[in-house]
Amino acid sequence: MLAKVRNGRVVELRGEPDHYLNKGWLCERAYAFIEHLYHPERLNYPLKRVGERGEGRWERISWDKALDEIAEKLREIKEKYGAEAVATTGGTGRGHQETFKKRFMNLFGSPNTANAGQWCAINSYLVETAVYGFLTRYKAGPHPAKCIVIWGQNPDQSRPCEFRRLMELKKAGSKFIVIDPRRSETVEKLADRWLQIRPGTDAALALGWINVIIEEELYDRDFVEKWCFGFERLKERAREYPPEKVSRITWIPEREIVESARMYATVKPASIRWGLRTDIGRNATSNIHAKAILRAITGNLDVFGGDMLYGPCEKVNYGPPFEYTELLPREQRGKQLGADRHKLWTWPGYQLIHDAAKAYWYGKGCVFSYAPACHEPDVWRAILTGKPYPVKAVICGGNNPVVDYPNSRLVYKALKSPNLELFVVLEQWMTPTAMLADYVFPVANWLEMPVVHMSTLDGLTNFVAAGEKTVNPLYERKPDYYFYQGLGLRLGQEKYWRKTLEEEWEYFLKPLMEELGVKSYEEFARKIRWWFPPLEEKKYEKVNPETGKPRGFATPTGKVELYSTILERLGYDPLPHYEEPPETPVSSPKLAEEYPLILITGARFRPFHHSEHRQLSTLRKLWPEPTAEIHPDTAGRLGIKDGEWVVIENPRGKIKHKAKLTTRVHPRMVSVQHGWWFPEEIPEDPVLFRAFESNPNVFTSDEDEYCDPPTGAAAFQPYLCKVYPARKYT
Ligand SMILES: Nc1nc2c(c(=O)[nH]1)N[C@H]1C(S)=C(S)[C@@H](COP(=O)(O)OP(=O)(O)OC[C@H]3O[C@@H](n4cnc5c(=O)[nH]c(N)nc54)[C@H](O)[C@@H]3O)O[C@H]1N2
Ligand SMILES: Nc1nc2c(c(=O)[nH]1)N[C@H]1C(S)=C(S)[C@@H](COP(=O)(O)OP(=O)(O)OC[C@H]3O[C@@H](n4cnc5c(=O)[nH]c(N)nc54)[C@H](O)[C@@H]3O)O[C@H]1N2
Ligand SMILES: [Mo]
Repeated sequence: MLAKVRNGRVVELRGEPDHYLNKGWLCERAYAFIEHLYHPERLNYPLKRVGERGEGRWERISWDKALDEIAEKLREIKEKYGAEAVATTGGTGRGHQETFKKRFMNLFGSPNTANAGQWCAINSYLVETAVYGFLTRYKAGPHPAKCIVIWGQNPDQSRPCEFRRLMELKKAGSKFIVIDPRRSETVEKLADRWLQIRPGTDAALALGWINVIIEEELYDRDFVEKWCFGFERLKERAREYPPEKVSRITWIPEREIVESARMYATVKPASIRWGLRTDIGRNATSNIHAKAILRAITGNLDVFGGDMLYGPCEKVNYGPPFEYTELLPREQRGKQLGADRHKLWTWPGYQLIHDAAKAYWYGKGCVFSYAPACHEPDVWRAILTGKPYPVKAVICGGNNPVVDYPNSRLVYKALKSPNLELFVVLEQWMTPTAMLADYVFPVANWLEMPVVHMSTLDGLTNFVAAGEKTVNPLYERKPDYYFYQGLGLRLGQEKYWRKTLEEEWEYFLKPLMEELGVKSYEEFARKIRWWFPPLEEKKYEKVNPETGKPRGFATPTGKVELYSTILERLGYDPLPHYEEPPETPVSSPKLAEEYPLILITGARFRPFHHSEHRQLSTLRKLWPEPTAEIHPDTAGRLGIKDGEWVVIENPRGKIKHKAKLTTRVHPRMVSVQHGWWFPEEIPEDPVLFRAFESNPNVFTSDEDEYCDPPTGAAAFQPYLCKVYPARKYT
């Protein structure tokens, strides 16, 4: 993005015409950032609570005084209960904070960093790294994909810049398979084949594809023989998923399963994209693992136009050394909440994956700040029950857990609990979560700070991008960095923090700056702006000069582990399998009598990003109210009219949305939005901006039974529900 500044004010935002991805195009949310910067409701000063939690009585306090008081309290809690009694929460990694939050916590000695990565992309990162040594992403190189599988993703709404590139591929003749229970915009605009899957059954479909590809010998024999581990055992497992059985599970006609499997296996090169919906719920690890296997056995792994294994960026100082991961004492790692049950997401799994990947990737290994982390639902239980030990302080940075974490009522209850001695929120706005805080810190937005962005998630690669600070932070806002640094300096971490965020970025970018002959961060941000490492395919074939052998893959066996020795060592199924999720018409037929519809929550919609920006009128007028998609036949049967308020009810709770009658959804399905709260409403507890009225996380579950065992990923679908007009709301 380009920003124009006149007399110290940002007056215009534009897309960067030379940019490799957006080529000058921006979505409506990007343009709204001027409004975001100067909005009268932005938080401008640190606040300290004076009344009860949630009462909304605050006094202004300085950054220094607030940091002094918080540091003192954290020291006291650490002495009395141990460092593990302090936990942090995080969301979709807004800005730079996850890295510095992790550094602070490692040095403080607590393993209890919770974050949204547990049900969003980081599972893919961990499972794929366990299976073939890193995460994969589509990269065209000289040969664009001829076939692209979009699986549980709707990039038309969730990644509009990338979607524009996908449309170009479509025009150039690439074929698209879209797997989605809804006839999404992506289905309408791109799909050559649409598989309308029953929510939550993706692992069965993936195993069905593997079955067809093996039985019909459509796999890449050469690659499998040379580079894969455990093919015979996979073959046996895949036999359990013949197309007719998979059809019964997924509701996809048998012929479509077989034909789409053939298409993916034979139209080359082919790519399977990352999509949120296969990263969550009971089968998350199996979904990801099965997709990884498909890439490998069809010879689409690490080839141009397929899914490239790109590895960490060699030229920046980031990851574990930047975050001092090794300094978290072993004894503390062992105390991580959830490490006893969800071993892949926590230290035990991370350690195995990191050890296997480290030497291979120039000493870097697992670089992502989100993992290892604690099992998020355990934080709230530890606050409320003191088990397995008490959690006494929570620092929430860049997320809104009262709205967007699963089981949000439990989150609320824990945050209100007198057992919790300290709750700090770093925010740009007063939110339902921030309303419950003891201290709220006003955080700058990206226009007010120097930005370095490294994305391993958004379909790009190990690239680096940097932007200058556009204007100085307004009022007393600061970048998140100064909160963690400020605490660190007060708690004996002086050795590990630099003076400014710019200095941190200079260290971060040092190897690259040296290579490019750039002297300062500002110069990098102005002249270089973004940098891609050279692209190389089939890295596994390259001979390692030290051993004289091909490099292979960064796994314990050096091969693609179709049969995962890491999952096996952790005590999980080493091969993918399908398990019926706990709340479906199949697993809970009795419940389905009262709650007959299948519910999915949170399918993305423009212009909103999660619970953000309901305050921005330019965006709010594009989508003023929460909307539930219901099939017209179903609505007719239930006496529901288009545009009227309806109640969506589940055994755990009920919410209100406006009905949108559409054939986009299956007659047996309802789709509701997430992230809704109403900044124009009463802030004080118990209203909390009506945070529980239209928020589907009042009925998403975070109980172990609903979570994926290896990763602990909770589910945002599928659930059972009933729907009725709101006039019958009691
Ligand atoms: N039911 C249901 N729930 C879901 C989902 C779903 O599909 N269905 N999706 C889930 C997924 S995938 C995710 S990733 C999570 C996302 O959940 P969260 O990441 O918690 O997203 P938000 O609720 O938008 O909260 C982000 C907060 O960070 C603030 N913020 C923005 N930028 C900054 C910054 O630079 N610094 C700081 N300190 N704060 C900042 C914003 O004002 C906002 O209040 O939601 C999950 N929740
Ligand atoms: N506008 C907007 N864009 C966003 C975000 C946002 O909040 N708003 N959030 C960002 C974040 S953090 C994330 S994680 C991504 C997520 O974005 P995506 O990966 O695109 O995921 P969703 O839009 O949540 O769901 C995609 C599709 O999956 C379908 N689906 C639902 N259940 C299932 C299922 O069981 N199986 C399959 N195969 N499909 C299913 C839905 O119908 C939907 O059309 O979006 C990012 N981009
Ligand atoms: Mo996400």
